[in-house]
Amino acid sequence: MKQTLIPCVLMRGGTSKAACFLASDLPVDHDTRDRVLLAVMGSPDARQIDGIGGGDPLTSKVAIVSVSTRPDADVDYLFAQVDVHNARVDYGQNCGNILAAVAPFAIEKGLVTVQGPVTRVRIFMVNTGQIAEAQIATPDGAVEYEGDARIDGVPGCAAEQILTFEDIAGSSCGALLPTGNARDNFDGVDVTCIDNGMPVVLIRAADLQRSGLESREQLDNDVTLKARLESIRLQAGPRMQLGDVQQRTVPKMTLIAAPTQHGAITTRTFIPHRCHASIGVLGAVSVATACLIPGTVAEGLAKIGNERQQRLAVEHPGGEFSVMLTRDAAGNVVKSGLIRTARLLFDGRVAIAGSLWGGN
Ligand code: NQM
Repeated sequence: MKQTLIPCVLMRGGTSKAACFLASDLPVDHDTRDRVLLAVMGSPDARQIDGIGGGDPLTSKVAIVSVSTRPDADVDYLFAQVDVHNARVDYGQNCGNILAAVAPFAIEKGLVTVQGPVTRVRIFMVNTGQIAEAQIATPDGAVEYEGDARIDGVPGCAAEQILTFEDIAGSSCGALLPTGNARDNFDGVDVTCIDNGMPVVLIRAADLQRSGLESREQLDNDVTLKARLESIRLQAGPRMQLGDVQQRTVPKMTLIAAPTQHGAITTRTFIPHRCHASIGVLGAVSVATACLIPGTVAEGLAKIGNERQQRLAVEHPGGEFSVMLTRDAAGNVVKSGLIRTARLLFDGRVAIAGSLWGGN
């Protein structure tokens, strides 16, 4: 039987990589769509050898994009996390790194027209029901990928893209502090449960007898630590209004420590079972926000200022991630902004078994 060829663009978005599809090129039926996405990535398989995933959660991602029918958005972006090890596709989280791939993809595919040297694209993030704005360089009527912006976790330089978010508090949990507290205690360990774009549980690394400066490899091999984190995660999930999170990729678990590179805080994030090579975009926004809230486990560790608008550098295993946060007069974080880069890697058609789906 012939293979089915599906139009697909492979993009790097920030420090992650995704297969980007037009919604109209994928099956309408959701179960069939999930089977197709698993086949595209080659899941389940540790190496994803029979697909285009890279055997890592950060490269086993999908963006599904369409023109938005909403007056406040240009495009709709549905993010899918394709599990590497299980036949599971998760739509229960957003991804801010892959968000950086959406505006370039939408322009490449003609969903959005170039507005001048800079194009602003309003993106409705379907997973959490919120809006982001991407500002990208489009001189000469096309996306400019080359530039001099550098982000930790990606070699070389590329064109700068500015992403801004408003009103992302409680994106998945319904409230910024979903348990109603700045601090909770599970298994005798103090934690902060927060959702400013991504549900995250912050824990002081020292409270788990770790430094928070360990490498990704060290932490991935630390079975004792991972078991403790998972026990806390399973208890925090329902308290964060996420229900039973055993099969979910949220909340993320972030170990924190005092900064060592002149930033605001040091982090090691589990997403939720593998240690992140750096930190997720919205994960970083949530962590930075926690640094500005009195009473969280970050208090006393984080180096912050008093300004209404401030830049917080979240240190991670690959360097740092800077987030600009704006607070209102009452001290609530109302806006966040950050810089990402993205690059078109491959534009073509991805092949799956014809017996799985015959195409549109
Ligand atoms: O937090 C990884 C990534 C992400 C998500 C993860 C992300 C975000 O680095 O918005 O970007 O947390 O699973 O791509």
